[in-house]
Amino acid sequence: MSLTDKDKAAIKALWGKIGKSADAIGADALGRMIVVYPQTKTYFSHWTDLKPNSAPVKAHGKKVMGGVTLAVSKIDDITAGLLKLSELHAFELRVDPSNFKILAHCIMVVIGNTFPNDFTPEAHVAFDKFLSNVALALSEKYR
Ligand code: HNI
Repeated sequence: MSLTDKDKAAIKALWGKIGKSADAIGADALGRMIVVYPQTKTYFSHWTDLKPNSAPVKAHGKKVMGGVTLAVSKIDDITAGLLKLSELHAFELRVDPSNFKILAHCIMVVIGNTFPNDFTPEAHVAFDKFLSNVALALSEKYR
């Protein structure tokens, strides 16, 4: 599902308001993902502490949101923008791509929870579409 100009404008507007909190959003989303979907923990078994708000969860939340920020900046061609990250997840990390949707869902929950006023229905629908496109772009190299 490609993003319309209206979607892109809504995504950029939302990110303009919440992007500076990306690290905290990422930490919360990742902490929720490992609690609510414990099967995702298998990828992080090398971490010393897998509990929400632990140092590795926070550090990794920050990295993941760096990828989301990159996708916002490459919104006109997310597939090309995330190609290197897709290669990493497909060939080195071997993350099952179904997990991208799970994390996307957790990110949405956190944004809605943390920024209820900015997360209007219009922002919600546009950001949902955007994260679907991010998941699809990360899955590119699996095909
Ligand atoms: Ni993901 C590393 C971005 C979803 C498992 N991941 C990264 C890095 C970025 C990143 C950026 C750091 C790359 C580097 O060091 O060069 N990951 C993203 C994005 C999403 C995502 C944008 C989706 C929105 N990753 C997931 C999911 C899983 C996942 C859903 C597993 C459930 N990622 C990993 C693992 C690493 C990783 C594992 C390596 C981390 C480490 O500490 O070894």
